[in-house]
Amino acid sequence: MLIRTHDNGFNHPLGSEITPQAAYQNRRQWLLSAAALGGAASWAGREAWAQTGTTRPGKLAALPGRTSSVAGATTVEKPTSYSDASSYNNYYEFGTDKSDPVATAKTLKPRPWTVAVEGLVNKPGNFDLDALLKLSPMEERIYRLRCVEGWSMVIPWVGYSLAELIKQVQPQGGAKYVEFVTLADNKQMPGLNANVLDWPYVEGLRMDEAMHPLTLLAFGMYGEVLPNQNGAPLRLVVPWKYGFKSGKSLVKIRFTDKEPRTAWNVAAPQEYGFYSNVNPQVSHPRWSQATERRIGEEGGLFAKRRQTQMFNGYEPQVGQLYAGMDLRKLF
Ligand SMILES: Nc1nc2c(c(=O)[nH]1)N[C@H]1C(S)=C(S)[C@@H](COP(=O)(O)O)O[C@H]1N2
Ligand SMILES: [Mo]
Repeated sequence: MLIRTHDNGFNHPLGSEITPQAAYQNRRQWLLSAAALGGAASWAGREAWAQTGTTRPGKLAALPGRTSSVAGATTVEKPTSYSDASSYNNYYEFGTDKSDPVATAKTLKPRPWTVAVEGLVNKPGNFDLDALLKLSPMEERIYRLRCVEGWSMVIPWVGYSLAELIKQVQPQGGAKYVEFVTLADNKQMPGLNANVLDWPYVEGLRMDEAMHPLTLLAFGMYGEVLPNQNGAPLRLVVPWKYGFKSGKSLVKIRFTDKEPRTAWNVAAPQEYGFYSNVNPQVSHPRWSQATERRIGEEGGLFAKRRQTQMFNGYEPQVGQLYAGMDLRKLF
């Protein structure tokens, strides 16, 4: 991501390519090959997770989810360790260094919590967190998350398809987009003092993207409720888009007929478009997006970079949503 500075426009933060110490620790070699696993993808994903030794960290309240049956929701890739996934974060409301949120997000109060649902829906209203937790059965989804800065992780999330909530509130015919507004509270978030973005952090999806079963309303990860730094008590995870589309600590979901003005698009429209689909063929104006570095892989900073996949590897599931669109113009 970019930092707005007063004099020279936008700068890439130096911290973005620094790998946390944990990433240098020796990791067990990943021995299971996709070929050996045959078709048992979801079982393999669970097995993969178990092999990281982070089945349930035991730090926060348990939030188990049943194995998802949504196509593409359970990758066979080795999940990132919980310690890496919860200590290398982007959450600018708590500072712009990757290591800031784990240290400063302790002040976030994830309870009590309400999410306002507004706009072009027949049943708007305020949803209490406890009501949202009960709205649909919890599922475990093992998704890749790819940051625009060039790193990626594989995280076992817990939640349910955003579509479950959307169906309940009954969008009207005119609703073409969904806007996601996240918490902006000076008392809880020290990073709001910095002139980095126009707070609150806002994201948006087209209606069909929001309704896609892979779009996850996540309440937990690694079998537990979300740690604050990962977006407690609830966040979006849109696995085929760059990580910044996955807004953390949501407080408002608004249905609209106009494309929402998203925080990064407002800050740097030439660099961050509305769609922000993971696309290795289209370079960011200042760097290639063709490869990525998986956090926690042996070698740390010098780990071999991997080829980034179109739509982050979810092309079979979501490619159809963009048929006929010029993805160079609509980046
Ligand atoms: N409210 C809010 N949501 C946010 C961000 C943020 O700064 N503020 N950063 C985004 C970015 S750039 C990424 S890559 C992901 C990181 O999620 P993680 O820390 O759980 O890996 O969160 C996204 N959601
Ligand atoms: Mo990101």
